[in-house]
Amino acid sequence: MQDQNTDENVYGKLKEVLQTNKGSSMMQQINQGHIHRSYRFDLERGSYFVQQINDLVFPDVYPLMAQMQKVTATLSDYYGEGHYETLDLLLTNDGVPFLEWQGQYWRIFRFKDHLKGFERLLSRQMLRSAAKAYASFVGGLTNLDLQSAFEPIMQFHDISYRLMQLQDAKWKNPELATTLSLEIMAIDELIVIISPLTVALQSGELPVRMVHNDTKINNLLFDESQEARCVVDLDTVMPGSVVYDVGDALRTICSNLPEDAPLVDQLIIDEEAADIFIDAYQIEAGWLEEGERKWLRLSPVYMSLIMGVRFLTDYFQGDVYFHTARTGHNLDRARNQIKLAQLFADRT
Ligand code: GN1
Ligand code: MG
Repeated sequence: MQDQNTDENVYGKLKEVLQTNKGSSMMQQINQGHIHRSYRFDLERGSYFVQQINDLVFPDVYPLMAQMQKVTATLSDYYGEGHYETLDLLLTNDGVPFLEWQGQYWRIFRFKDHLKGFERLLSRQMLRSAAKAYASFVGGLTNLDLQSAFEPIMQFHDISYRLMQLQDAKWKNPELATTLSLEIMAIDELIVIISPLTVALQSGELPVRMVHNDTKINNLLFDESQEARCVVDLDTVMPGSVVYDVGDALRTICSNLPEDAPLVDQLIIDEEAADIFIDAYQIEAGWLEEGERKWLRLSPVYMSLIMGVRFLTDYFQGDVYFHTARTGHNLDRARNQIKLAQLFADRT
């Protein structure tokens, strides 16, 4: 098992910093992710990646973090001293994998200065390496008990549930729904295209596995020779389908623009990259069943659509979920992801 990471009492240091209100000078904010607040915390004994957990999105912090501890311990055993590594989640002196301080929740990981994340892949070699790393992540979690697994966000990638949320938001704001009728029509068309996959997912014919659920390309860290070494951002690891992981990876890997780029007419997808990723993933994941393999090509349509729906719903609701940096940010994201789903659909 991984070492218990209790020895350093970095949580104690963090508490001191928070108590004396020195957070802004001692910790450097990292603009990354749409959910938590993340910081780099440099101490003499080492550097740490500190996050304030967004407990509106993840209200059940204890089971969330207990599961993360289990996932990292399992992966650490599975990877051994080999090619891959996992996050080093620190524990408090009481053995708890987070700190509760004045109603806020904080967690600390060792900072991986030897590895680096990318917003875009620079080579086909990185692409294959990314596919293998994500496949071997799921492979490493095969023995976790699914019955007792915690679902931090219920029905996270259930398209029917996400559409219900959008429907509800539309009812509450019919005027905006009229203004956005083009987007809504595009969503309706895409629902038809993915419906065979939706049926397969809902009928239970696809194996349920512990999957990552947020396999954007920037959730992988690479070493100096551009080999993928570590999968990060483990909040949404829960039972689901590999379709979610492959689809989510492809939606960021194959697009020429970031997910919030407003100029959607300039979006193009790299179809060859999708083929290479799917091939490499399947080779690494020898355990995949035929029933899963056959949906991998459609998976990025499903995942881009679900993101389009989620961003649009948040726009309707006044940007309550995803952090935004400008007015209309969620609408830009929604349009981008809807267009991306259409481009992927055209190639199926
Ligand atoms: C959110 O926080 P971040 O950026 O890692 C979201 C994912 C989305 C992603 C889109 C818990 O992840 O589902 O794919 O934004 N995470 C949650 O960029 O909702
Ligand atoms: Mg995430």
